[in-house]
Amino acid sequence: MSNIVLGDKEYFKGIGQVKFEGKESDNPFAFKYYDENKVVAGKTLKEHFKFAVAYWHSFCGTGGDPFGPGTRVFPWATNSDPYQAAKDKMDAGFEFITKIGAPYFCFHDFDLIDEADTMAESQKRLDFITDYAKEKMAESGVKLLWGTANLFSNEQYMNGASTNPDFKVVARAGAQLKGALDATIKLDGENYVFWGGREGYMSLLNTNMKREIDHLGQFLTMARDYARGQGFKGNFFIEPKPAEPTKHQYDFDAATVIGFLREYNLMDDFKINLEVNHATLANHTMQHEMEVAASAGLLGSMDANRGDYQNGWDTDQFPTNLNELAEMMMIFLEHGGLQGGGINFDAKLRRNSTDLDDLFHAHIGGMDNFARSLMIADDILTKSNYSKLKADRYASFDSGDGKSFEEGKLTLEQLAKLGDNTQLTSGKQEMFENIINNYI
Ligand code: XLS
Ligand code: NI
Ligand code: NI
Repeated sequence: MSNIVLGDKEYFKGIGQVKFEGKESDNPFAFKYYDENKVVAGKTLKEHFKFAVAYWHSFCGTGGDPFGPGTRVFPWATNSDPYQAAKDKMDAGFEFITKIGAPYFCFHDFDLIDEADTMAESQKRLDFITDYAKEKMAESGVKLLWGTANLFSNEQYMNGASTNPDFKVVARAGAQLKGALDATIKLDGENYVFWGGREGYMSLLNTNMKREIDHLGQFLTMARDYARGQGFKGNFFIEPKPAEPTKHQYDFDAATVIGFLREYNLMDDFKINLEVNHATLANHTMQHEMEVAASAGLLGSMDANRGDYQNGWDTDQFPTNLNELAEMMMIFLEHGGLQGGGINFDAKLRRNSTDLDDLFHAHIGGMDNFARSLMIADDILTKSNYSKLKADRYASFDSGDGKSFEEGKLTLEQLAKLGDNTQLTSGKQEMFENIINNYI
């Protein structure tokens, strides 16, 4: 590739390193709350969050929707040579990630470089761009939170990737998976994600669900065995989502994924990557999903975004709701944070946000809102009587017959002997709600 030049161009002109200036600052290009070195609950904010920029939304997505094309003009997307175009995009990407001060990024294989017409050429492109990524990462110190394979865009996957009824497509997905695992390992990725966008069905009439889910279990087992064999020490994450693009996705929500992992003996290697908007699409709150995952020891990572109460799809907006975030961060702190993962902004600008600097405002807001919410949550947990009030509701299980029940030492006959009408005890919901708002 002798005609390829190394990037020395500045794409986000006039915007320097985004710094923490405190909440009195009116500089829109400064953090008001995210001081990466500030210690909260024993760790710096940088360590707590491990913020990551999502390559696909930030550097690939130009804002197209089913009703119209993209609206953003990317100055790095001008070269018709796919190799040079990928390098330009990576220069722009690393310029942004460095200026915003995110320690990590995340990618799908073909976010980095366009997929080609043949698998062999695609793999060659991936080898090329991951060589370049290695240089950019070494030079900037930016690390890879997770990699993944895009096993949903290519039309070959219209009936599923690993759950396709045709083995030839499953094998093709396997070839792509291997390439994405190799790329992730080559770039010292700390984790690897599976989001099964096409692993589900459009109609049960033409679907053998049991067989398809068995195939998914087989596919993930092969991925685990291969990557471990290559020395990969990180976590595998499954990212649940109930639907979209399929009518029903097999990784519906955290509880479904936990059942799946148990069934296919994957509990030791896999954890869960939760996404806020996926939780709400499943008719759960993110707090619910976090509790479910954390209770099973599987709260691995988070895709940060938010939905829209009036829309029933994955709008992937940047997080702004402090109430929701504060409740999420309480669960985060109560369970000791994330296991191996971080906070990846799987969020996109609105179609009518067309300036290059909009990407900065979006991430600054997201990072500030997480930082502020973590501090609110820490205050609630350490300064208010919230934890005690919650624990007190269960005090009757701490000793005596309640404790015996919890320890499995009572028979139903013994329980029945103790049972009679008793006085009502208030759940105090409104008082709990007030505590949250008092600390925001
Ligand atoms: C789509 C998913 C996707 C995954 C990675 O809804 O959120 O972006 O995070 O494949
Ligand atoms: Ni996601
Ligand atoms: Ni999503």
